[in-house]
Amino acid sequence: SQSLDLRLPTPGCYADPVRAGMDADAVFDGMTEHLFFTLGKLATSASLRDLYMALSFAVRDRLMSRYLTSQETIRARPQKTVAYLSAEFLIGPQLNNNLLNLGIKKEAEEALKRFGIESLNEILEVEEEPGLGNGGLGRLAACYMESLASLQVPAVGYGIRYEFGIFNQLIRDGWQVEVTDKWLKGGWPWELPQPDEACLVGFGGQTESYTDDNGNYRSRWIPSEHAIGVPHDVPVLGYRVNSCDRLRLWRADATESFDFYAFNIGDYYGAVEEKVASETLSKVLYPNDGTDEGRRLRLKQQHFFVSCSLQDMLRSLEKRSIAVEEFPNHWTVQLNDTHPAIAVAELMRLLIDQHRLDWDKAWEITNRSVAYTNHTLLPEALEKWDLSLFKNLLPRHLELIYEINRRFLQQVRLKYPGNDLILRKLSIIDEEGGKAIRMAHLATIGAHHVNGVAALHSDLIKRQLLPEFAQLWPEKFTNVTNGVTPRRWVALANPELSKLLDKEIGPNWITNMDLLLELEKKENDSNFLDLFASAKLSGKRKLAGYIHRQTGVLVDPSSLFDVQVKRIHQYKRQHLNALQVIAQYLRIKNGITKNIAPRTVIFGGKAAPGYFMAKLMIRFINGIADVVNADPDMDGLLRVVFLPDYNVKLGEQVYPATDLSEQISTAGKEASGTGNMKFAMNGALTIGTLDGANVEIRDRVGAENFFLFGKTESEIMELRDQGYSPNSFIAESNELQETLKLIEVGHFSNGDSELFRPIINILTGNDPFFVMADFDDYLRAQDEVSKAWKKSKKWNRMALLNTARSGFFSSDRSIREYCQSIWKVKPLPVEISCEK
Ligand code: GP0
Repeated sequence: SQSLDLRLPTPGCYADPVRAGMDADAVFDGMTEHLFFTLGKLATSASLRDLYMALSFAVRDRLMSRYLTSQETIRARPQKTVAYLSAEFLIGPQLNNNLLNLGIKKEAEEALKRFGIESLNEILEVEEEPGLGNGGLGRLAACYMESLASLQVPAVGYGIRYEFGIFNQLIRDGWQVEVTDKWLKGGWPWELPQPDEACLVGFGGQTESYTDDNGNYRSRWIPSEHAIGVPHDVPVLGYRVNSCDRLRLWRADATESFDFYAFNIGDYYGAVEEKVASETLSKVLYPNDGTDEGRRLRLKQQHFFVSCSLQDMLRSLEKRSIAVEEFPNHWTVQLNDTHPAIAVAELMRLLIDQHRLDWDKAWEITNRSVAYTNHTLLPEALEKWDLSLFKNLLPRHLELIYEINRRFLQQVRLKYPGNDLILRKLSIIDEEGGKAIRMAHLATIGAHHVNGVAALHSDLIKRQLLPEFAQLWPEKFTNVTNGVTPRRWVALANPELSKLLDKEIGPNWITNMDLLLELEKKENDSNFLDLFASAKLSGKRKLAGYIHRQTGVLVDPSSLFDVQVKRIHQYKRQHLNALQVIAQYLRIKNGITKNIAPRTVIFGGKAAPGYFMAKLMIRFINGIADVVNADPDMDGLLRVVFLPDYNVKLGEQVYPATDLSEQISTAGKEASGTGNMKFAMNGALTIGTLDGANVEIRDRVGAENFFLFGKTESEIMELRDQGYSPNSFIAESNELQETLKLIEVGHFSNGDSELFRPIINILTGNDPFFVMADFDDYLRAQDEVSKAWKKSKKWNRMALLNTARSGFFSSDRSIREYCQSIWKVKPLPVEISCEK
């Protein structure tokens, strides 16, 4: 439908066609200018990093007219805009993605040649990614922003500009060491600070009641502290469209007035302390994935970015003289988990205290605007705030939450008269032990929709997590299965496969992944299967080189690349995988090699710094790797690699190079998974449990193209209720006994029989993740994998069918579902023309 050649200069009304032209000459000139004027460098002495910066600025110039025209279009033709609120946006490297979406990769390569750079990769390698997220949840937010822009939906992502993102991981003597992530050092070329649009946020202090001019009883909040939020905007360009959305990240600054005040009373150090305290607000991302620490500073961060964001939305209406009552027609606010759930109370506060609306009107606006996505059932991840901490930091919000709760519980009483148990279960205030605010309840009560992130997960929300809420409001609960963007995760990460797909079915698969179904026709075409396999082999060669450079381990690209990359967590069960590796090692040692397929088992992922068991799991994997890789008996049969510092950039190398994707969480624990989708798209087969989106992946790609094992969610529940005893499973399996024995005698810890004792203890004791119960079936499924690997044509066919049938897992599909069933938003195509 796009007749316009987007690689031609599209200056719009804002840009100079010479400066923002899209051909190689213009890109070269742009780089030259930026080297000289922006970076203060001569082309003759430019480093790789200088060239990266210069190219990035030149590319940024070239998306600016799309960005500004998009923002102007939204302003001039007001229609509903998505506000995606997320404490994390794991956006990954920007340069390559913007080159791809603009369509000027070739031109950039050509321009680089004139600086003596033969490969774009040399430049891409120096880019530092902003690690503003922990894992799946933050990466999902980034995929969703990219799909929103590509689908031409007006959207703003709102979050925090952490000065330090997720730590960098080093491995020292097999242990994880955390190093601060200084992603901003030397400047980050993709952000546009907007100090004129700063917002003021209060904390602490107390509330006072007063009677207003109309004789109404009101409450007023007098905060004891303030912080200023300065927006730092990142353009999010859609794929080959004019739409360019905005990611608005807030940086915390100290307020000047406070400094002045302290100056006047002569308390210079007090003033500096205040400044330091408020700047600490956006200093660092909490590195916990799936656990709630209940820290005061974390609640401060949440309120800080939510308040700035809601003020920004309300201000956008004021600027255009739109009545505040119209808010739900102009903004649809999506809460990415409960981290931004304070939005329910903050929007009520802004509407009631600042805009003077009455309760019912304010509540209607809030409820019509806000929707909530739940990402986990794990109790340790469900956010709860200690009541006294909450009151101390947000006293006015607490009053409002009490009133929201009072009115809500009235409704519950009507439906369940005299049922006190249900009142206690549903209340926002948890009265067991120390009193606490349950953020999931606040979000559920305030939202018009609550969704889970995969079919099974959404079902479990209704049956296990919030059953009484689901009975009260059945129509509120829904599912949107997660997705991932095919631009980054196929087109950009896997150039070899992309070339093959372009040649076979044309380039439209990038925006319409259902077209991949045409590949089914090729399932018996040996020639095509060979081409498909050689694209994979080329990815594996690149990864093998990287592994060698990073870890010194030589791996064979023709071996089966068996990969588990994700945060390290007991519920994700990297230890189950590790035990399987030991079992294979033992078989080889015992000369039972007939059914063994040569494998390279690759692990990657960070552990939360305070999560002892996860850090020990990393040490455990490295202990196994040391023994296996040093044993000549393993040559040609088994290699084990722990890839340090797994992040988006490394993921782009890993997905295209994988044959087998490990998705082995305990059934019912992984809400969705999104890595599983990236692997399937890139033609990896999955070995997995019936958990999260694995269920839907298996349904789509076909049970015969998926290695299923393990207990189902209901079988796990049954086991738990009967009283799970790992020893009954161990007793039945010789291989398992020998495997455990070898660990206990210190075989993987230089004879130290204590080092891995905590792992043995949890597996054989009160293991909430049922590793022993699934071990035998897992080993059986791994044997199926080895058998299948040996019939390479059959394997390649299965891999092809995974790619062919993975279209459903595009985030374009997820975003369309959100738009239609939750947000009620339509695309707003952006036109660029020069007529004034
Ligand atoms: C869920 F609760 N997720 C959390 C959390 O704190 N962090 C996080 O990354 C993940 C889920 O575990 C998931 O299943 C899911 O796909 C992802 O959120 C996005 O919905 C991980 O794969």
